[in-house]
Amino acid sequence: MSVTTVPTKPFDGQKPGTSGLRKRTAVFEKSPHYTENFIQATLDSFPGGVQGAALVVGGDGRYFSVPAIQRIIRVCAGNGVARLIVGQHGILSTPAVSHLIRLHKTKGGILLTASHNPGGPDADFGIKANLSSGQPAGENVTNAIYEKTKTISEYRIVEGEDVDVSKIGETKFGAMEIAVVDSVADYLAYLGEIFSFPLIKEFLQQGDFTVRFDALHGVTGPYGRALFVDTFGLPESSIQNCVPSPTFNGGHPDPNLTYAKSVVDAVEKEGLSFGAASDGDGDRNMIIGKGAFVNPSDSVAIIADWAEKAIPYFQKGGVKGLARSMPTSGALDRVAKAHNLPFFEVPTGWKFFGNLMDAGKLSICGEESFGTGSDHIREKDGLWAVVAWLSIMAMANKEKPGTSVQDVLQAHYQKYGRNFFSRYDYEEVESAGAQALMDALAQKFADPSFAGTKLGSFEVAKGDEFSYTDPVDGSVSLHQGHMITFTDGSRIIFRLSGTGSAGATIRLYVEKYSQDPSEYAADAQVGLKPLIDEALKLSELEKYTGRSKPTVIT
Ligand code: VG1
Ligand code: CO
Repeated sequence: MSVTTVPTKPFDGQKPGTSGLRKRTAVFEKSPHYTENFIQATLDSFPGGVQGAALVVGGDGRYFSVPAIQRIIRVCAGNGVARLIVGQHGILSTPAVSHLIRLHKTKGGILLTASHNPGGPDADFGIKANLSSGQPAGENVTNAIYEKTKTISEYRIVEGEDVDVSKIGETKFGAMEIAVVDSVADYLAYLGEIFSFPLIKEFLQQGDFTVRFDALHGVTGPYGRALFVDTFGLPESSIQNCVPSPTFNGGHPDPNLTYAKSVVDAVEKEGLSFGAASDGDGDRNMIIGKGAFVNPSDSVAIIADWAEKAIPYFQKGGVKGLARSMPTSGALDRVAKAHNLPFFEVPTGWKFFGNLMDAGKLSICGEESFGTGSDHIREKDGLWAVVAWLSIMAMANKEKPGTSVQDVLQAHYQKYGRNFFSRYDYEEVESAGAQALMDALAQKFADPSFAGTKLGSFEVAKGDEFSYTDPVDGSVSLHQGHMITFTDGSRIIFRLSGTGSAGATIRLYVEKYSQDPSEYAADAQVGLKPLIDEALKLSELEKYTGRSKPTVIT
């Protein structure tokens, strides 16, 4: 088979966001050359090139995944890629891709996912590149990709029949080798090295601590089944929505209190001890207990606090450092201080943690957006977080039988105080209005008299825009969100989302710290109301967006 050069023209807006390029599916599917252009620009931007390289390819199995993989196979062959490792049926969770890249020491990977965004012909699709240590491409690479998409005039393919990705085994496409691999096996074996499966199995088999895992019809269905049913020996009722669907069964595969209500209801109605959910591509997690919602900012803090006690991976290797994204609450900061650990605050998006991990400075990190993970791979990892929590619950119950998720939460607050945290999302508002709101905030912050003013009972310490200098490679990331810090440590943050596919999404984050034990059991929304009201007033959000209510409250 010979290489064909296909003439093409640039498309507007092929700019990767917080986590890859996300657009309506039809844009990828129906615009001729659109997908190939982006893949060509991506391959051109891999540090060191892809000639003779191996790459991992897979995704969350959403609608258009397999046709996209066929296009990727042709462009990869046209660019001299030597070997592709493809998940069976195109299915690999985002953490599993990161793991396979590291396991097989490939040049990187291409992930087909729009994560927690809905899937289907009228919903979203996405493509993302990960590099050789398994981490999402950083801004130097994503900027290079974008620049290439603006001037692209041709791409290279090898023509040929579609490759059957439904059967595990080795095959060839022209000179390129293709290995179709089991989606679950390697990843699950790796989790088995990190955690003590026998210990968790023994704990769950006692039957007092009941669990339900909800894959929301996303990619983690087969992984969840392999873990809960096949490994821990639990009944079918320990999992739900575990058959992956190209449209996520028409749902929104986002594990939060709004979109994962089915598991929240199940835990409450059936009186289960523990519930968990993961997103479309398996990198997010939500943890709940009976009557207890574990805020993701608390979750990473609690995992970090227990790590060396409850998780073999950290018992062996220790914890080198902790990190969180900027909008994530300061609960983790307090654990870092108490354990005397290096601590980092990075911009939103997992790509900012990779360098710190590669440099041996970071072991456990998290984002408020239901992302938790460690340096076992270079992506956030939904099932890892779920098993981390099961390890903690097993250990806590060993120490004191009958310990609930709520008990673990309250014990943490008693020790560290509580960082109340909430996020309001205003999805798909009109872009111009959203930008005007952000600009107006920047203007307010620029006034030197803004510091010292009072918003209700809160006194402003400063208002500024977050920027970050990577301590490892010195790269600078600007414009990462507008933040007001108050003299009591409370914060209000406004950011524009970088993962939407249409319009703009405004995220408002609020945080308040309390050391008053009488408040620890309170509903976060009640305690944060005064701060939220001030944020809405200051930003004139309703005036700029026409929205009187957020789409999602976390
Ligand atoms: C959101 C979250 C961010 C997360 C990103 C990707 O980004 O806020 O914390 O890393 O999604 O998650 P944004 O720019 O929309 O706020 V996922 O599960 O899509 O890979
Ligand atoms: Co995701």
